[in-house]
Amino acid sequence: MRQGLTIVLAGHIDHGKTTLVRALTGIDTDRLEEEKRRGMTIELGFAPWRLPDGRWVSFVDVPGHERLVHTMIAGAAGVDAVLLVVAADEGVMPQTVEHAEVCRLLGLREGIVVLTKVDRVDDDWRAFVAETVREWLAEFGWGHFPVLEVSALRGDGLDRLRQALVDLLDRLPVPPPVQASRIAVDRVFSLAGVGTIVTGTMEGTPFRVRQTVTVYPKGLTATIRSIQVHKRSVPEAVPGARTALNLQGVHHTELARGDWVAEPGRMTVDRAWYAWVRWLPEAARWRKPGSVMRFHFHHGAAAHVARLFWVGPPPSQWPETALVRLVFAGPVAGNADDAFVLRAISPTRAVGGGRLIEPVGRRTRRRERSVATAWRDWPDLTPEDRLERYVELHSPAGVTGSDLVAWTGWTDETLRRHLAPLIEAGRLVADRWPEATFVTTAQAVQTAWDRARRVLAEYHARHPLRSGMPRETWVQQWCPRAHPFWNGVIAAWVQEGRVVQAGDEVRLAEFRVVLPPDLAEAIQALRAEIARHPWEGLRWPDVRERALQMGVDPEDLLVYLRESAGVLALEMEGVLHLVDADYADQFRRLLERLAEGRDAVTVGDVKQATGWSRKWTIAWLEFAARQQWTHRVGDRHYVRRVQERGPGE
Ligand SMILES: Nc1nc2c(ncn2[C@@H]2O[C@H](COP(=O)(O)OP(=O)(O)OP(=O)(O)O)[C@@H](O)[C@H]2O)c(=O)[nH]1
Ligand SMILES: [Mg+2]
Repeated sequence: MRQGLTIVLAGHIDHGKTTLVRALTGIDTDRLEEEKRRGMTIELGFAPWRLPDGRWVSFVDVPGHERLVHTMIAGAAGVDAVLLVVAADEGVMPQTVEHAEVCRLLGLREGIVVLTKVDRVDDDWRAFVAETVREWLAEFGWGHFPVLEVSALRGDGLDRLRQALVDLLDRLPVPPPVQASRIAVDRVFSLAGVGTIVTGTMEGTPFRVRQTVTVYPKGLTATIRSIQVHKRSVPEAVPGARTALNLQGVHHTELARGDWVAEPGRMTVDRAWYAWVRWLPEAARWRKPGSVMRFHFHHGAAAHVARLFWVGPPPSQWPETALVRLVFAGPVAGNADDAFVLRAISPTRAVGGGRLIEPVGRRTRRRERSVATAWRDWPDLTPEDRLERYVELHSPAGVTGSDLVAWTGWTDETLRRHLAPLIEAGRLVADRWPEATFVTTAQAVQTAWDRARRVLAEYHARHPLRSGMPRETWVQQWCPRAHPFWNGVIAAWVQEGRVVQAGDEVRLAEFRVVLPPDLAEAIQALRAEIARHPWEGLRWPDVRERALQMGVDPEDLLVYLRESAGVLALEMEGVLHLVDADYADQFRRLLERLAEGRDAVTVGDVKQATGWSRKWTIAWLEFAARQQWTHRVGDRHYVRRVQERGPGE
């Protein structure tokens, strides 16, 4: 059962909203001196009514003045239902209709209609007005709202109204804990000795005392020091209730009506949003689709000026619904599916409203085309549809779990619940389920594999002598985004035996270095030639020339000769010489022999034993030192015995 209900008043100026709230709660919501003097509501007013069983109905009183509709819209943010007040002596008037339209655009589907001031009219007139109001409601789509006749002054019908409110309270479902916590801030002030206070209607899962929050769109961080619901301090806010938060860490001048206080990371900020709009007939009456389109945009308690652009080709006449891009002068914070109202700038009049879809981010023509296809039927899409399409739109790069909750405003639990069927069905892929810190489409992983395989196959074809491709180079050529997720994908490919990883090289599992017979012959001949020049081998520039003649990459040939054909490269005066590895062993044994009976050998000793030139002797000794067969001090080369050498040498 619901603990309470927050209901926004609506109706034309002077129709008796404030008087009705006072009659029901004893609270005069017109507190300002100016309101008293002018006898009209200017600012939002709040008044709870407590039921004997502890439940409550919280009224948000709003101004009816046609110039103050923006304030009325702010009051409607996050409420559960509407209490539409129509004075029996005047009937349905312009702001009766406009307020009702605003509420309908904001997605309110429940409410009560009060025909008030019945003491001012005779029975015939009353019956006539009641009838017209019912007809209008039916046409408007609110035919299911009860219509009650009341005199707030005399008290007629108030008990039946109270009963209707209790019935509504009984009937409305408890809002499921789908969204994370947020409040559209409608008032900010400072209390001496207490500090910054913000008020608004609690949306989503309730805030708790000591919780850290973010003020959007500014991105300020604050801590909730205390919470009041209907003037009582509580450790935890109440879903749907009018709430006052005492915030620590922000000065009251840093906040304003229109800001949001939300769980950190649960909202997205951008200067432009894609949105779905339903237009009121008013829009078509005085607009041409090609004209410059600027509107007042009302969202939560915020109001911005928005420039509006069609997504896709401009319609030839004003459409009933449309996918649009709203561009603002500053950052706007929101979540997917947030309701908003558009009002014409002059004359100011509600002309449409709809739902935010996603921030525009970096706009490209290609992306906007995909957006147009994905979001055309936004209101008809299930949360799963939306999630899948969003991930598709942002793949192959993929999205992080944080992106998803910032976009939707969902709790982690809600995100997992909507992701689960998509992952089970193999349409989306997430890392480390159920944390799901990264999500992309199964298609993106498949495409990545197709590309990764092609990149390797091409590398193998180009470098038949190389046993594998450097992993980093490979990854750079197919991976859509540097994210640990892709390391997991590669590990899975290795495990499934699609690719083999050896050191920092990868190869396709089926790939082997198999030389074509003519190349094998040519390399064989080269080896034989190297072996014929035991100590000096072949000069690299000459071998390079030969590689080019054979049609192979010289670097590849060098790697191949070293890794697979027992050939060493020895540097002399800056030129490499390819030498048969067998002779290196012989040289090591020669060194060991020369060192017998003394601790070190010199260039002269080796020169004498081999008959080589000085330069050549030095080249071999340097090679021996690099192999750590010797340890050189000055011109003395200390020879390390085989068993003295450390592991891995
Ligand atoms: N006779 C009679 N007068 C009423 C009744 N309810 C309100 N009034 C009078 O109507 C006038 C306007 O009432 P408000 O309650 O201020 O109207 P409102 O809808 O709050 O007006 P705004 O806030 O300016 O939109 C006041 O003079 C009230 O005394 C009623 O039931 N009977
Ligand atoms: Mg009023």
